[in-house]
Amino acid sequence: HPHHPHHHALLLEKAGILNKTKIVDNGKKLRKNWTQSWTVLHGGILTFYKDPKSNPGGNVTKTNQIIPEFTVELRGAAVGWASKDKSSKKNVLELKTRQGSEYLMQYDTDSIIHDWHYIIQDTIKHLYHD
Ligand code: I3S
Repeated sequence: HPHHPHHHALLLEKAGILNKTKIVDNGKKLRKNWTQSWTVLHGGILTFYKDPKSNPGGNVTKTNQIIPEFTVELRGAAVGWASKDKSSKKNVLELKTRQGSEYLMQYDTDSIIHDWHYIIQDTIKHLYHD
């Protein structure tokens, strides 16, 4: 039930590697920069963690592996397959936030990107009724 105190405990969780790029920040178009991210869905928040290899010093330490690059609130967001003009890559998802930011998420393996599509869509649906 939506008003149950432990409702958020029912929100789905998932983690894995995805390719992602932020293309719009609060309505402002950004230059695409595809990078791989450890991606975590937890409590209605999607977090893209920085690729530890992107550390300019090249030293992979425990601390720089856990720095979030983007944190995306899924409440009020919309997810769907990106149109062909958004990217030449296959299996590209487009995620638009309520705040007017947009992300592309991509993975060559169909099952992996389909699982993310389903779980993000389901999470958004549950948050909407909250
Ligand atoms: O939408 P765009 O500008 O065709 O996106 C491509 C560029 O970001 C490109 O980098 P440069 O701006 O340095 O050329 C990337 O290498 C491509 O991957 C981007 O296009 P795709 O179709 O892969 O999303």
